[in-house]
Amino acid sequence: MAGSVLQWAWRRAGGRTTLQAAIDFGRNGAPLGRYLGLDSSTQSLSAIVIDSDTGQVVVERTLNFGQRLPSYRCPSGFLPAEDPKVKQSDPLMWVEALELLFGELKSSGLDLSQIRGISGAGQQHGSVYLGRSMVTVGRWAEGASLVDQVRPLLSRAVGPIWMDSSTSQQCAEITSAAGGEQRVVTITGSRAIERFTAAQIRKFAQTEPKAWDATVEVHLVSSFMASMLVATTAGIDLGDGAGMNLLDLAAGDWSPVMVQATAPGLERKLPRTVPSCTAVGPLADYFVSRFGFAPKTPVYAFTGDNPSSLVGMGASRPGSMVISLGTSDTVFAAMSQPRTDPRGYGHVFGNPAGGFMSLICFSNGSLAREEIARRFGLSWDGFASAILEHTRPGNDGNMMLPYFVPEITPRLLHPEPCWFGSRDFTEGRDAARAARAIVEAQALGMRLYSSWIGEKPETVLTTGGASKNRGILRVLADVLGAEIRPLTVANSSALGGALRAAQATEKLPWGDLFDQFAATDPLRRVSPDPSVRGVYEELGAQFERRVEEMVAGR
Ligand code: ADP
Ligand code: XUL
Repeated sequence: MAGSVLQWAWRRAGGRTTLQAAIDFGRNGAPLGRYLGLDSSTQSLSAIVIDSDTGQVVVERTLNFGQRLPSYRCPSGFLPAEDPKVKQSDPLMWVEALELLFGELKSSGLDLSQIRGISGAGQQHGSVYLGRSMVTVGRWAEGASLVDQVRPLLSRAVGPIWMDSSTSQQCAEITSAAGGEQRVVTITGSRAIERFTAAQIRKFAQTEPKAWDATVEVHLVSSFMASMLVATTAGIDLGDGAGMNLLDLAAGDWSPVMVQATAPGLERKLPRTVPSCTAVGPLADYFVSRFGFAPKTPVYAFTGDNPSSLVGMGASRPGSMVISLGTSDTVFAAMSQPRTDPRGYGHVFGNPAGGFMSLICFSNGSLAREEIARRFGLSWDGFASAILEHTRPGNDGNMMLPYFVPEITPRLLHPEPCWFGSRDFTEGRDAARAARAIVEAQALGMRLYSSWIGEKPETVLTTGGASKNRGILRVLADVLGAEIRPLTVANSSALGGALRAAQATEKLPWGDLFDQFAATDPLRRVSPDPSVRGVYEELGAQFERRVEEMVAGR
């Protein structure tokens, strides 16, 4: 105890807390710096509680939607639909998950009254439509569940999520109304993209005009979840707002050109934009009495899962690149100067720690790796040893184009995996080479489609479910020619929420927080093998040629 008090006093000696705080701490011995970070992702809701005094992650917990809330019929986080391009989810499922998870945290013995600040993140681009502004809610009634109180607020029972690719027509219309692709890229940092919110809003306004008229407020998943916590309208942060094709990046506010090009009346339905560190309100009393949080716990603006991960990985300053291996794979990095992708696949989002970040999203991430594991009956351990023990870099000339579901980067609406090489491989009898082939192709895609960022990273930080897999990390290191450092905490997005809450509450320097929490595991680092560089130069050229042929429809 004495040691931790000393450590605490030393850390606080920078003058960032008052003598009174020290006296209070000595008086009751209660931890002062506990923060909660949430992440409402595609398949699950996660929570992390950190203690900024001890540098410990106190609790990390995940609630899987498909397993825990089967009545919403979203086994993988979205509703089955006839059209494979349509991907929608039920916002009430996320709300119910929030209550369930808080209940679990409380019953695990965690004293939620010690939490000093809350922030979080949501899967990007997905939207929620309300027929009543959250501003008019003000407080949640104590006697009813949150879901029962939110249901009547919705003007649309379901909302599109980032996996939806059904809005090509709306993208073309928005681009033309806004004055062409270059103008859209210059204003918003991305060309009009199917999964981005503008195209999804336009489709809703066109196909359900009455429901659109009845909509008074449009939220992102991030601002919707924050609004639930504060029982009023939480603004849309600049990090996640940049993934809507509606934000003027330079102005940090909605672009009148883009808003007008998207849907009638939209200007009245968008919440205000807010910087990521903004306090959006005190926690609603409902959560105080139900779960024992302290009254008026501050809630800070939620952001997108990727911008939040940038902070959670300690990568919010340029120099490192992050690869997140989740349902989708994403590659992102803080940008020293704003740039845009000439191919039109990459994006520019707000960096919650200030400035901008680049992001490239591949929808054939874990979904495609799972497909190979399933087809060949490989466990994840088997998948890793296929790569590490039974095959070698370059895969003896066997290569795959790994597109099992519609791909975002490159844009492939009608995907089809292609196999090149020996007969055993192309005819699906070579499990080991199939495992290596998919990961090599994914890594080559990451290298090719991130080259526009123009800064070769010295280090690559990894996170997400598949970052546990050493075979995958080995291929990434060799193809990218960089050291791979997996983060010790599994959910960097939720961690980013907790770090943002700590930074906003205590004004702690980011560097201190990163040193404490964004640690990588030295035992799991993977260094590149310089002797295989040439192999991947050659394979990279072949991959680029074949993939471009596929995109061109040849
Ligand atoms: P999300 O945040 O998008 O919901 P996660 O980051 O939790 O996703 O990652 C989940 C995915 O990680 C699973 O769908 C699974 O395919 C993959 N995964 C989990 N463990 C391993 C492993 N050991 N090797 C490879 N992939 C794994
Ligand atoms: C990023 C993207 C995905 C989602 C996943 O543009 O669409 O990474 O944020 O949650």
